[in-house]
Amino acid sequence: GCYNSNNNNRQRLLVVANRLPVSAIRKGEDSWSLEISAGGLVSALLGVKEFEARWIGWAGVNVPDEIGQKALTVALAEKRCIPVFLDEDIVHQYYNGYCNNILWPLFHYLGLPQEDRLATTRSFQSQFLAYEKANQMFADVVNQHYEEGDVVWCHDYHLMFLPKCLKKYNTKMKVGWFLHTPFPSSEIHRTLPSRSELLHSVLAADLVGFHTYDYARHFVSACTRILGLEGTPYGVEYQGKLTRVAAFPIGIDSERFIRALDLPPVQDHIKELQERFKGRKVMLGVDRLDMIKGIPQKILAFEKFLEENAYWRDKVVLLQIAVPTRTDVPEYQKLTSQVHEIVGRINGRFGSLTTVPIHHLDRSLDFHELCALYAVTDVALVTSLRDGMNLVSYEFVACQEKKKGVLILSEFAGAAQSLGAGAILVNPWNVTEVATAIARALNMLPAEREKRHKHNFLHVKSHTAQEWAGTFVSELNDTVIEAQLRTRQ
Ligand code: ADQ
Repeated sequence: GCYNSNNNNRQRLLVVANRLPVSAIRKGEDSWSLEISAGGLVSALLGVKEFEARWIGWAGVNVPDEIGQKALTVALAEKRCIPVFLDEDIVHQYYNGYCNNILWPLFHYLGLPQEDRLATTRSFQSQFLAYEKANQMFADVVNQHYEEGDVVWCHDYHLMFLPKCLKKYNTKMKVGWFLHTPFPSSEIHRTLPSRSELLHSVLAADLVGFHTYDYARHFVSACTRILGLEGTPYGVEYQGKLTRVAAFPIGIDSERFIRALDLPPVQDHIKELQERFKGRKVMLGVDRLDMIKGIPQKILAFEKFLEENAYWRDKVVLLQIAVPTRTDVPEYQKLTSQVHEIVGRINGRFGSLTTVPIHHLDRSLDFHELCALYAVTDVALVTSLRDGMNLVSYEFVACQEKKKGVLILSEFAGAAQSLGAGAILVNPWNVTEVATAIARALNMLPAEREKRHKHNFLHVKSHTAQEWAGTFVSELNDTVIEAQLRTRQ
């Protein structure tokens, strides 16, 4: 329904992200089957009723032939999606290489790759060129579909080059850019060989958004210290205009989670889980399997807790659900085996013939299973080493109106700034501190749990994804109108 609205009077919003919100499976030479992924961004933008959204991005598949490309373009058009076709080599160099092996770890304070400096320097150059080239391909597609009055919203670290490419085509285009990861301290950003090019390009946008004030401040510092520009509380002065820089903390579609809890399949899952873990407290971790999520650190802290609290050994279970991602990247393969090894060791050490303390799943859960798990959990453990925001913590809170469980949250997740007063904040690198927090959470009295939950629940309910998207888009719209007024005067 919402994808097919025919209201032509609304202003159009072109949402540009690396991945389209659909997965495409080829059924024949000219036929495709499409499945919409109900990610956070999709529901966020469905809530923005004043604009009619179009999506531009990569469909996640290699389509080398023209017949296939044409058929996919037609199929996607029905979902208001427009594909950017990237060949395998570009995907390897741009997506696996520059985006996921260089920018992602750097922005999460894990530094630049160091194995073989010479080899990395050489491949760094070619990966950067592929990154520029891919961004230019996105710009070409945006430009082909752009109509006067459209608003263009670029997403994430994959597309830092896009604002500049777009403004080269058309200086009047309204362009916003939002980063879903942290923006690191300028001293970290400074180590990136292409540090200046990326900053210049982002500054070409009219509005630059981050999850927190800290990230926005780091970005402005990078522009003043590395580029020598003038920073103000509102943004950065760039080429005779002000590029607005601000914080727009994302949220979730909380009603979707709250409503789901009453659905029969979710209720069935809840009953099954309660039966399965009767007599034990349930602790939960839900993460993409990624270095930044601090999964090994979390499991080691749980081990320390079991070591020091013999009483709890047969009375608590940790469910760690970790969806594998970026499985082509060797570092991620290493992480998978590392996690398996630690889990195996701890289960061997503290398990019995009938039970184990850790259930670790290498897969994603469907929405109903996920809601049920959140609802039966006593303590959620979010131990990211760095995380732009972390929506798992929001989703857990949304599903806890009955149970009023405890959230243990890394102080290095953006969410610490919004849910900090209700959660137990921890430094995930400090295994002893996390172990102590687990004990405290399991022993917390109902009155304190209720008070903490209430604080977080109010926040999650009132700071939704829809509100986030609406605020960004309307501010983007106003920013540009203001700039046009100024040039007309
Ligand atoms: P992510 O790093 O993917 O997002 P997060 O914000 O927690 O992290 O969102 C993950 C989403 O995937 C959640 O909606 C969660 O329910 C789902 N998910 C994770 N593991 C799952 C599993 N095993 N099964 C099913 N679903 C699972 C990036 C940034 C974050 C930022 C978001 C949004 O890294 O910091 O909050 O973008 O801007």
